[in-house]
Amino acid sequence: MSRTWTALAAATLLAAAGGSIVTATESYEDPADDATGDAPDIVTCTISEPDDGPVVAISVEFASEPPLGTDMETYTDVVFIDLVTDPEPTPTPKAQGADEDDPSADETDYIFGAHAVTLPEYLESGAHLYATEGTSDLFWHVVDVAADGPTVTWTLDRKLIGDPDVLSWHVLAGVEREETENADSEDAFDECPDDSRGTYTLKKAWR
Ligand SMILES: [Ca+2]
Ligand SMILES: [Ca+2]
Repeated sequence: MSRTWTALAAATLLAAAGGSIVTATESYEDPADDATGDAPDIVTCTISEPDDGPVVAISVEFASEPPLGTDMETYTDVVFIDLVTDPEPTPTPKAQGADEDDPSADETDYIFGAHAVTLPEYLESGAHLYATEGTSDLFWHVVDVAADGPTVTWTLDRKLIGDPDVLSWHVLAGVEREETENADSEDAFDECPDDSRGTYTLKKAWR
């Protein structure tokens, strides 16, 4: 048995056992300047499994700092991340205006995000996790939010979302305007991935 083969076999066995050799990340580059209107411009979105517990982290890198701003009087930048915890084997794009009757379209199970993470209170209290199906539970301040330069990272306990085997995920950045009190995704938004959803198979065994 060659040394190379032995190393590969060991890596495979560790991977099968949920060892730390597993590359537990999935990342999408997003075009610069594809944000419509004055929405925050996403350049990368990444899902990963940090080593410090049964958690899932989603990081979104923006083109500039502050990653999410506000002037309080007129606008607040927002990000919504939606998760499907039991996706179909081949998830279909869930574009705006998608046919609601499409049986292959996955329903969102959870949503979390942030409003203007440059506000200290959002970093200190964390984000809320909304269950959009079934129980419609709202979990307050259970998603950790961290900002590092132009990158914002949300980290949540995967047990809170039913400890899924596969996650379908999607990031939408937009602008909430004071006059409408709603995210104005019609004229200002950026998505990641574009025209598709990420599908990530969780690799670490915590059960
Ligand atoms: Ca972009
Ligand atoms: Ca985009």
